[in-house]
Amino acid sequence: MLKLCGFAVSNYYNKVKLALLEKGIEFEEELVWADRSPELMGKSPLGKIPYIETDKGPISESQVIVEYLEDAYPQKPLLPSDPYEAARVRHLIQFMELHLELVARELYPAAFFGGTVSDEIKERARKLLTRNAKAFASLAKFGPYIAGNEFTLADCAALVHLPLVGMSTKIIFGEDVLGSLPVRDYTKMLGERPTVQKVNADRKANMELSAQRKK
Ligand SMILES: N[C@@H](CCC(=O)N[C@@H](CS)C(=O)NCC(=O)O)C(=O)O
Repeated sequence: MLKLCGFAVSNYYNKVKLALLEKGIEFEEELVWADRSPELMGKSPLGKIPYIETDKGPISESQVIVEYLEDAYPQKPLLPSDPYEAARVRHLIQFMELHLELVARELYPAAFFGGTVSDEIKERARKLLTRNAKAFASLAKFGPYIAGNEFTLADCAALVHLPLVGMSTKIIFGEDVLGSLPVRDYTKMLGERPTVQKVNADRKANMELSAQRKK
């Protein structure tokens, strides 16, 4: 059976997990911490999670994984059949990951993990995020889903990334760079889905486990 490996605090792990649940694919989970162990590096070359185990071998990088799932399990698609519409969904995902999440990630050590981040990094992130959030506002539909009126892979990404971008910027800058967007209503609406409830409950449990592990 297909195996999802990693830990449930990770936004990228939960992006893949939500796609698996929404598509109704049978899978099991294996708890793997990002500990740079030789075993992990053998499955995921940068030692990053998530990765999946298939009967042909491992696959890492969340976007590659969800695209694989679309190809291998086409029964319940999470990409539109129209190529242009599918490109629009992929664009939203790439935009959120490259221009919002990866930029905001620089702030996470200070925002969430009790670490520090230099003023120079903060300033650079603030400038980029201000510009990128404006551009994102022109792309995101919230209609009610992020790409329009259908739940797609872009929602699997938006649900896990947007709240972190909002929270980290609110904590570090005192202002949520996505504050003008209806992210809260959107996550609340998605929170009514049983699949999202499972992802959230498992994330909470894994947060507690992760905190105990650090003691
Ligand atoms: N581009 C990767 C990002 C995955 C990622 O950054 N995972 C984090 C956990 S949220 C990780 O494994 N970090 C450990 C490390 O970088 O060593 C993906 O889409 O899967």
